[in-house]
Amino acid sequence: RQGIGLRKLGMTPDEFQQDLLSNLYYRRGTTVESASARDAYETLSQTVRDRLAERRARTAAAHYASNPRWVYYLSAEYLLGAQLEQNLLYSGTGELAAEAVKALGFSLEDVEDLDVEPGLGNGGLGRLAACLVDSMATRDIPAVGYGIRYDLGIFRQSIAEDGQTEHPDDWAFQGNPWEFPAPDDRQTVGFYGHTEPLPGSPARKRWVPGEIVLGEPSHMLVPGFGTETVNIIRLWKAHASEASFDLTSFSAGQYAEAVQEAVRAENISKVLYPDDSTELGRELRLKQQYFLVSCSLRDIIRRFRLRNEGWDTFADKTVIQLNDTHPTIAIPELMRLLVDEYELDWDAAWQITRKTFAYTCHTLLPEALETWPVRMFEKLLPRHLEIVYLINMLFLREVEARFPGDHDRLRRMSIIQEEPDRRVRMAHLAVVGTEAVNGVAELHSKLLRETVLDDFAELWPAKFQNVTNGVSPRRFMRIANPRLADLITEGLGDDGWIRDLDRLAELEPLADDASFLERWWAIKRANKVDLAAGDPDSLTDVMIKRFHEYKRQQLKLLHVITQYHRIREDPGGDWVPRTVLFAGKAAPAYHAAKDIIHLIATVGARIAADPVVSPYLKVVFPSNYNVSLAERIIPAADLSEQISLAGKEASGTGNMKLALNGAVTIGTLDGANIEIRARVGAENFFLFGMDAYQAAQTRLDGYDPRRHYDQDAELRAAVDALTSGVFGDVGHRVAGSLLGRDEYLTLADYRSYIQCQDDVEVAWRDQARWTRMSVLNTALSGFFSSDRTVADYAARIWRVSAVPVPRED
Ligand code: 26V
Repeated sequence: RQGIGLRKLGMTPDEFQQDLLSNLYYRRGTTVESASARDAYETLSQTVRDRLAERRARTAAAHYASNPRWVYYLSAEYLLGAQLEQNLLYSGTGELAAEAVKALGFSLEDVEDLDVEPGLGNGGLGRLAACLVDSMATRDIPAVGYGIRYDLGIFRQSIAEDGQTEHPDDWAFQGNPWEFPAPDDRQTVGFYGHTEPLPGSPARKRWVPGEIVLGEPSHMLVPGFGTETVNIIRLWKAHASEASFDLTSFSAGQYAEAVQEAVRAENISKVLYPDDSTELGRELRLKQQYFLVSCSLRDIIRRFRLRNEGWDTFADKTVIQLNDTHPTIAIPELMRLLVDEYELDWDAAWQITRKTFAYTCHTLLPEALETWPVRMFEKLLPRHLEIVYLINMLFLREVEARFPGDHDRLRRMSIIQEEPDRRVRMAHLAVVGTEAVNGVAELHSKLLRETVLDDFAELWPAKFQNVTNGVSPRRFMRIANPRLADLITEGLGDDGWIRDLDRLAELEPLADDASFLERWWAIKRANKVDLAAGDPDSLTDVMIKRFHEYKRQQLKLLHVITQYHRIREDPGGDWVPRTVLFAGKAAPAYHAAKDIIHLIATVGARIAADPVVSPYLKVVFPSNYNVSLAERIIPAADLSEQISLAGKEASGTGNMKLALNGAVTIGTLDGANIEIRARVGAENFFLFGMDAYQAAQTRLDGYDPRRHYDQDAELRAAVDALTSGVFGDVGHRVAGSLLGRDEYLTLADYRSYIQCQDDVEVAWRDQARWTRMSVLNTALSGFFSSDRTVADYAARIWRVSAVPVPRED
């Protein structure tokens, strides 16, 4: 194949226009005269994609030539956000595109409005995966992200006075121009069935699955910013095998029966589970997890074997990062492939497996730690259960050797829970089968070692690490907040900060420059005008995140009601006007969280209808919080609410996005809030509430929410308002939960929170002081770039180095 090569795609306006027209005529099959906005969108996307595909080809060649160590990121979720604007930025074609679509009679905004974000995740964990793949490409790390191509992403939410309603998110209904199908790389996945002994080797078994499903991959491009690298994420879609069509039924005219089995197979990638707070234990979810793992591992091994290297180099060439426990069946699956299929002996396979995997834990909530009923696991994955038992037996032998006779320790650490029912503890499997385990913020990593995983940290202290989360400065600053990005670039003299976020610290002196502060303030105001959520001169107070009781949206609501009461009592008072913005989804089955949404909507409507209060207080709840909406809200925020009960939020990443965009945080000492405060300075952060140890102690002492209710008149008035009848049953339910168990100690932190909000208002009244705080939040938050997070993973966990991709000559 010598003597042929790709013609370089043109980057002049004329060349770009010609390529777009050729896509319009030859791929889209239409003409300039009849082109619709959708035609323009599709052809522009193709034209931009082609420019990245050319870089992708060069990346693949550079990777092949250097035979590097690879990072494989396994995640059940990716919240990538809209692709067009990102890819215009990363390919440097924004201006060419604007001109080219203008010639067709459309604006770039018209066209961007048609770009649908793939909502293939729930919240923080899925968005983190997207930020990390962005930063891996930006740092030239050879990496592939593996995931599931759900037909239906996270549900679309509508909000009315009666709360949240869910609608299906058929995100690819109109097609997805960003995706490359790769049917040749399809994989075959087995489920159910039984195992049979293999003569001659006791460790090996033959698994005879009872059901076969195909996994069809497609990939999306993941360009790096300011570099040539374009990595990919590979997403698997379930496809029925031909064998699952029942020809006998078909011939008998029973058409529905004939496809029943095939429909069941394809249901595996039909829908993302929208619950990120409790383990439901649904078999279909376990099937999804194994489907992802089986397809991805076979693909990883296929890529490894292209080189004909021996298995002894596999763990040197491969690191597989498990994004939480969702892909943890990869550990017994790799053992099964190595032992049963490639005939390695158990010990050699176990050495390879342990060295290959690393595990990131994203929670501290016991109810979010996955466990699977042994019976279900056994039925669906009979061979894997045998392997898990063997792993567990050998592991418990290790524990017994270190702590002889400590039976309670064996029971606590076992991968199999015995009481009250027999379950496979996925977090234990993940710790046992990996080389490194990390939490996602300093406090979280510490609490993992001291509480949930304390026995494991005692056994293997060196395994436990921290890698504090980060966010992409491209998406959450440059794309979301172009006005601020331009001012920063002007202030710093160049735009190198977008790849080197520590350089934001050079803004620090400008925090004392009155004219810079004026411009900073004006940009925040302009962003508020664009968002159009409320009066742009009011304090824009935002709480944007999934709804969960531990995150305490209910505490924010008590503050709103208290403010309402204060204004009603003194309508002539000198009140600080506030716009309180909530956004976020609740899991459809999480009734307590849905009640809180419902109540916020009800209270908000009541305030809007009150002519005395509404000039000073407005509650808004835009529906369907997703990455695109976050990109509009974050640049307009003055105050960032990070008010979870200390010890519950593993890290938070919205807190970082908001601080980087100059919102000042009001928060507890939880998750990454602690690190934000340490960096921006205590004087630029509004701290309140108990710390994690005080919260634990409060519980031990026998917490009684009634005591706070009885002793605090304003709190009593706020809670009584909920039961006064004007807010209906939902008010009673929420009040009942606060006065009953108040599991997340909302009432205990109420007074401290209210006082802190009063301090916020004092600071806000001094515009220069507030703006200075805002600038310093941005200037001192450079640490929270996901580029730094990826550098930490690369150095401490992956031990990989960059492979630069040469520019074309
Ligand atoms: C958990 C579960 C539990 C079983 C049912 C299905 C399911 C699906 C997703 C999850 C993930 C919950 C964990 C999560 O999203 N953690 C968040 O991770 C962020 C990134 O590290 C972090 O910033 C947030 O604090 C943490 O809550």
